[in-house]
Amino acid sequence: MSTPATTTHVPVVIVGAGPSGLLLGQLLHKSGIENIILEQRSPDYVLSRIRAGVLEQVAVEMLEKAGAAERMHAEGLPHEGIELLYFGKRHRIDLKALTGGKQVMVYGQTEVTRDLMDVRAAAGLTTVYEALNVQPFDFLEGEKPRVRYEKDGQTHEITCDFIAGCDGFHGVCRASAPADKIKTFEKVYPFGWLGLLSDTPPVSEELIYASSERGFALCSQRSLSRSRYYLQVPLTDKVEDWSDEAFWEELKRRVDPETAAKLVTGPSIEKSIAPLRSFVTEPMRFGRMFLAGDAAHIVPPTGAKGLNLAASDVGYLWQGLVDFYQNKSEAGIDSYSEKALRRIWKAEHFSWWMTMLMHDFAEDGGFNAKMQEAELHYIFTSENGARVLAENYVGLPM
Ligand code: RFL
Ligand code: PHB
Repeated sequence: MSTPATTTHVPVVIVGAGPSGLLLGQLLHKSGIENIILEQRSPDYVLSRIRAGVLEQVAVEMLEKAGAAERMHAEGLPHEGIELLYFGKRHRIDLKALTGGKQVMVYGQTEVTRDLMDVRAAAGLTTVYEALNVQPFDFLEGEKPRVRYEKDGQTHEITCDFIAGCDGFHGVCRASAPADKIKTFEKVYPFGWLGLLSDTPPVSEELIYASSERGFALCSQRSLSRSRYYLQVPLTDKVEDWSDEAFWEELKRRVDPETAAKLVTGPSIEKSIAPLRSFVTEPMRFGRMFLAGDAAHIVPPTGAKGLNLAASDVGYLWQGLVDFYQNKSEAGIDSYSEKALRRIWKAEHFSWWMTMLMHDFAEDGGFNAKMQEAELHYIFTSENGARVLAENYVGLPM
């Protein structure tokens, strides 16, 4: 292996500048724990990924603690309810009334990421963008962790106390864990979501989750003038197959006539297809390397939980590292994996349940459709049934 051009020491090396990595970096900085972030892409590329739109209270509080909540509070849209559309009729789930006053915040992941990038830059903290071939080494028990990367054709090495793998589903950290120490659980769904972003006013004040015989649709939003819509599509579909016109026509067919009539259409700003997957890694700690966010788990987006789980993982990891550095205790880092996984599995269950409840599984001969009918009837007629959905949707306590 080539000799590194530079060798430095930083207590915590964070791999990945998505929401997990940026949030962890900021929280650690606030607690006086120095860190560096290594990101393989450019800032513009990171900001161009259109993803989550719904934040739980837990995520909102974490952004507040990171000092990155000002614009979210000014521009984000608090939502007190969602609507489920079934057999052409909309049913409101009153999140606030059913959960004793809780609500969610509609604020795009792009904006969260931008705010976190801004506070990091303002604090003068280092993020190395376009860091290539990032590789963690020697992180198992009894070893001294190091991370190597290449930048502008030179190899650099950082020695550290801990590595935080915040590098998403395709990252290098999980892939570097020893095969005999890692267990994964996975379910892949037989469809994807085609998403479209447009500068058009949202069709409805609240999000509409629509189950229809033509498949699932979601009417979401980013602001009062920007909408985000999704359609369930076969995995074989390609974005190029879907013109904007075809998208709008199909969406109109999947919602009720009143919603279809109100829909304002316009050119797409972004259009992409995401496969739906449930995935969990156990454990989330390998000696002195921790995994957080999508690096450790994936949920289908139906429950709006991915970014929120990333925030709670980071919350537990931050507490563990603060415990280590400030209180000289390993209790927090020792319990990180177990604590995080307990919350993750509940969100995995909710996301799987919402996915099974709202999508078309025509190929199963109609059994799932009957289960959906029974479950949705229960939710629409029993306050307890609706409360189970509401309590999970707004997010379980940490
Ligand atoms: P990210 O965002 O994937 O960031 C990981 C970062 O690591 C970098 N990276 C590397 N850097 C260095 N070296 C390497 N070898 C590297 N490999 C990767 C990547 O470039 C990237 O910058 O993971 P993170 O930070 O854990 O954040 C997770 C969230 O992005 C994700 O859970 C959510 O977007 C999921 N999600 C939703 N979550 C919600 O809470 N509410 C929602 O409403 C919601 N809607 C969604 C979603 C995800 C979607 N897609 C496309 C999967 C809607 C969709 C359509
Ligand atoms: C989004 O706005 O992107 C969004 C909202 C709710 C979901 C999934 C995605 O459940």
